[in-house]
Amino acid sequence: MRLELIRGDITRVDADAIVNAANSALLGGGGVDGAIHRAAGPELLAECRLLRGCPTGQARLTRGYRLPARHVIHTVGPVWRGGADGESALLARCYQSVFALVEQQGFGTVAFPSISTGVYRFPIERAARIALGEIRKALERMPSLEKVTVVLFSDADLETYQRVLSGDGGSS
Ligand code: AR6
Repeated sequence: MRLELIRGDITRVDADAIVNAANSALLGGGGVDGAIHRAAGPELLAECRLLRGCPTGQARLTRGYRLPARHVIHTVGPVWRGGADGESALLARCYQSVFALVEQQGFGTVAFPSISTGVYRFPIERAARIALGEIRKALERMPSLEKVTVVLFSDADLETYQRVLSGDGGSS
C-alpha cells in the first residue's frame, strides 16, 4: 500500500518530507506548527524567516533540522468561513502545491497532517475527502512516490479518514 493512515505525532515520522499546517507568516504558531518548530529546533524558524511568508494554498520547502524527517514542506490552509469562500478549492490547492514540490525534489516519502481541521476549523470529513482525493491523484501521476502517510492526531480523526477512504464518507 502506497497510502497509509496512522494515528500519531507527525514530528516523530521519518520521511523525506513532513508537511506543516502553517499560517501565512510562516513564523510558527500552535497546533502541529508549534509541535514541528519545537521538535525541529530554532534553526527551522531562522530558515522560515528568510522565506518572508506564504500565501494560502501555496507551499514552501525547508530543511528538517532536528526532526527525523529530512525536510518540512510548509503549506497554508484556508480558514473555514462556512464553505462559500473557496475554502475547498484552496485546501485542494495546498495538497497540489505540496505534491508539486515533492515531484520537483524527487522525494519518495511524504507525511501529511490533516491540514486546516484544527485551529482553522475546516470540517474534518469534507477535508478528508479533499485530502484523500488529491493524494490518490498524486499517487497515480507520480510512480516515484513510494509512500504517502496521513498522520491523524486522534482516534476520531483516524476513523473519519478510514471511513472516507473505504468509500463510506457520506455526501455532506
Ligand atoms: N502531529 C499530527 N497532527 C497534529 C499534531 C501533531 N504533532 N498536532 C496537532 N495535530 P492545526 P490548522 C493535528 O490547528 O487547522 C497553527 O497555529 C490537529 O489535531 O495544527 O491548519 C498555525 O500556526 C488537527 O487535526 O492546523 C496556524 O495559525 C491538525 O493537526 C493554524 O494553527 C491541524 O490542526 C493552522 O490551523
